[in-house]
Amino acid sequence: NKLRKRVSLDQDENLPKCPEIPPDLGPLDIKFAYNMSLLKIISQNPNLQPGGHSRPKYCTALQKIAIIIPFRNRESHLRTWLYYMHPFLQQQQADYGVYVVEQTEDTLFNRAKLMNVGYSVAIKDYNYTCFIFTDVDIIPMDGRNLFRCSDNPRHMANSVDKFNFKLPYNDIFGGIVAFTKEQFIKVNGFSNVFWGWGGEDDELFQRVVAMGMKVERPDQTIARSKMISHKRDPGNESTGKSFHLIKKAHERLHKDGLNSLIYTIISITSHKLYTKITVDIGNGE
Ligand code: UDH
Ligand code: NGS
Repeated sequence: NKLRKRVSLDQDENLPKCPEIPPDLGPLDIKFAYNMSLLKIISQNPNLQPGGHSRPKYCTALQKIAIIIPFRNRESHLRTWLYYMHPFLQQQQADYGVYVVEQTEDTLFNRAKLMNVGYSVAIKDYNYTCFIFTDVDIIPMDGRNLFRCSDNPRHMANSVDKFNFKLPYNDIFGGIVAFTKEQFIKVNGFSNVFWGWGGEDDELFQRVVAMGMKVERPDQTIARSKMISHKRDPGNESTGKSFHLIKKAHERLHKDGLNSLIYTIISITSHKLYTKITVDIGNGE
């Protein structure tokens, strides 16, 4: 159903603006112990609109947020993400939609290109102002970690349990990043040429710097997050080509990214909890 309707949520224009800091946010108890059922998650989120959209009832949100998740063969991680993140985002009074971008071919995974596809589809859906690109396996442990955009691109996975809640290196830009529409266009999105594991996030960091922006990060205590531990996925091996590509980021960014993105949509489906974009992004040859 490529002709699926765009998001149309009726909005009362007379509602007051939502507060900068939503009320009643604090630490969350995150456990990955049980297998979540989709039906249970659906019944726990009665206010969602088809395609995994929601907006606050009694105020107008300050940003319109598209959440983009690169995906292949991680169903149980996705259920966990949906279970925790829908209530998290609604508690933050977010006006948001969730886009799961699935690579259809079983050739090498390309996380960055899937992010670009997610952006390109979401931007046609609704007047989103903020794009949060997140892995499916990281869950914030505190509601005060606002999933929002800022004056500069933000790195939000700066305090992950796997790294002992510290940055493993200064320029790390993996896991979760947030860009306004303008910021993402300015860097021409992600590179499309990172096939297999590693480096696409470091390359995006270099794009941000090359375009004269800084990376912002939330407070490391509030940003504490849990990662679901897992083995390296088959089809996501490292090719060892990343370092060479990262060095040339400032040159390539003008010709490799949103302005050179080629893909074939297989389907766009509105599920109750998310919009699933299945896409053929080629195989890098
Ligand atoms: N992803 C998929 N399917 C895949 C590969 C990646 O959905 O087959 C997505 C998913 O959203 C994931 C993200 O891409 O969270 C990043 O994937 P990754 O494998 O690069 O990320 P992560 O850092 O794992 O989670 C790296 C390998 C860890 C091996 C550790 C062994 N102890
Ligand atoms: C670096 C990778 C990044 C990755 C980071 C953390 O080495 O893409 O490790 O990875 N850079 C290159 O490969 C050039 S993690 O430990 O989370 O799997 O994000």
